[in-house]
Amino acid sequence: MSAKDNLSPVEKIKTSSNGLRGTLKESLLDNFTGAIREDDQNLIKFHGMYQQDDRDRREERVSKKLEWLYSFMIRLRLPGGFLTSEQWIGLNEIAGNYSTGTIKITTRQTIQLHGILKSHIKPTIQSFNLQHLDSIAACGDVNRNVTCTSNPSESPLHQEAYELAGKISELCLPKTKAYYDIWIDDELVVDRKAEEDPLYQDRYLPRKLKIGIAVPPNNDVDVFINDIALIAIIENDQIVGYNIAAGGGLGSTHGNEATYARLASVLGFVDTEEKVLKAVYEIITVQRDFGNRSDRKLSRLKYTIDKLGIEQYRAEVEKRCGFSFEPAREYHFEQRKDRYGWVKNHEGKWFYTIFVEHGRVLDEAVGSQILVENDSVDSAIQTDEVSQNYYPLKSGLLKIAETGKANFRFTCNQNLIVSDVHENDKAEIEQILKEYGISDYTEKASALRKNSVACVAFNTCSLALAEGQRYLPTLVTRIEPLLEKYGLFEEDITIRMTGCPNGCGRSPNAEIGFVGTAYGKYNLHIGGDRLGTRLNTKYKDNIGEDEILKTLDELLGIYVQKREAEETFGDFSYRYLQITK
Ligand code: SRM
Ligand code: SF4
Repeated sequence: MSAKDNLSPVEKIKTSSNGLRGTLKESLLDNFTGAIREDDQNLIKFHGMYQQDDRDRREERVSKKLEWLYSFMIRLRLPGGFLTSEQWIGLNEIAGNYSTGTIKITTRQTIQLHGILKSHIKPTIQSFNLQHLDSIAACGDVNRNVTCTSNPSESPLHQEAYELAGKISELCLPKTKAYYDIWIDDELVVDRKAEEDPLYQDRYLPRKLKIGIAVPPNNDVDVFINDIALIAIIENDQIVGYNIAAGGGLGSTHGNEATYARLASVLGFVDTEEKVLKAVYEIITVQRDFGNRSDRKLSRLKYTIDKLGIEQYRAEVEKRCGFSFEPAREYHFEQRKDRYGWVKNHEGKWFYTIFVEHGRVLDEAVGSQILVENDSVDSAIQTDEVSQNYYPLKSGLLKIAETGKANFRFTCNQNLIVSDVHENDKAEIEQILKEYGISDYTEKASALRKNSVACVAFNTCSLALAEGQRYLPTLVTRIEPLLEKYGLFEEDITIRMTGCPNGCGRSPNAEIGFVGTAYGKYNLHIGGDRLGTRLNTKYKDNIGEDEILKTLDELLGIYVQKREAEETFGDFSYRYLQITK
């Protein structure tokens, strides 16, 4: 059978979608169900949305003979992760009107809203449009949100890299106007000729594609996990070009040995912006033409590169570019974490990085830092079990936005930077941060907590096997006493959790990584480095909380006894794994 005959069903859906329109308009009009048609569920991703259901309520719905409680998640396209205060106010209102109300900062520096009913999708998108915001290509088999180092102290180089993120995002947008046609009700005459898409054609990519830009010494974007990784090369305080790497991706499937997490391989250096854009474009066309379209589990760029071999892959890209990569240049990463608190940039403007635990912006009773006595994961996510300390983060951020004296930037560590504050306005913003408990929360959180990332998982992610963001805060609370015991409370150990092996919270390149296997059970991975340049290794299979704590107690104990000077937990455990295997 030829590869063409063996195409995955999604390939047919794309090519016959009439420019990603499918039957989405008809699906929206169907009042008998909160869901959309099956094929449209694939297409709606290209418009930045996912159909989901409330997994906490499945049993209840079934017992009442009702269909699952369907709703939609909408993800914004925000290259480099930036909103003005006016846009934040708009977002806050849209979240309140149409979604669960929680504003979720993702691991790719953008915003998601959950729980949007089918009938509310159009008003939501239209409201975003009024704020000059869109969700085009935030999901689907296309280039996703382009990430970029957000550390404000990196300016003005940061600004240049941020602008490049915007240009790449534009370059890689699908040409179809379906988004405006379906969601905005633009009076568009559908001109398929004008929608011809030389990059994506009518088949789009075999799979999602991700691009990240890092400005050393900071690797806060975790650049090597991207399909295309750009590392700014800085000489004499100027960006003189970029090292380009390709083939990163963290997802795998339990029990499928052919799937694996992989960090991007460096192809080489290019100097001008024109060449960077050309190289990015042609890396994508090679993936479009050579990527696996039969098995979606093996269709990411990483598998294409490993199938062709890096030399052949690079040669094909260079042939299409019409130039060769130069040898990669030297650079140096020093950190991956966010710089919490106030930082002043080269223009004298102030930036305050707020710790937002797992990117969840809401007003809530905070329990995450309080030790919960009961041992089960279930109990950890019940709000009545936790302290009733009220933490009005969302209200505080709205208040800041209402001053009009700050912008909002997002980090790939799921945090938020109140940014571009003038010296004269700093005291006012500081007062709000204090009044709403925001600076206090940020300052008091332990180093481990501030280096924690978790994916969404339950209750909305259809692929979750275990909890993510609803459980890691409690687990961290239970690990903190171990850190106290070993004098490691101030140690910046990266800890990450994902509810399945897809790696959305980037657990495969954490120093301590948890990968969900079943409800309440995780694989424990150790040995990733602090800077995000080495993946971790599975150490324990399918363990629950008691064993997690016992294992970490042992490992941390050995670490304090046997570590070399300045050795991080990740480097120590990597060495430990080599010795003990
Ligand atoms: Fe992800 C699928 C959430 C970053 C690898 N991811 C999903 C879906 C859409 C589940 C689905 O397909 O039905 C999740 C929706 C959950 C929900 O209810 O919101 C989801 N991914 C997320 C977010 C929101 C996690 C978070 O808590 O922040 C992140 C959104 C990023 C964004 O703004 O675009 C998110 N996902 C990532 C990352 C990390 C990154 O890119 O820095 C990865 C690992 C890197 C990579 O791509 O390999 C990641 N997500 C995946 C995969 C595995 C893909 C693979 O080819 O291996 C899936 C499953 C899939 O695509 O079939 C997935
Ligand atoms: Fe869902 Fe798995 Fe991604 Fe977590 S890692 S959000 S459980 S797909």
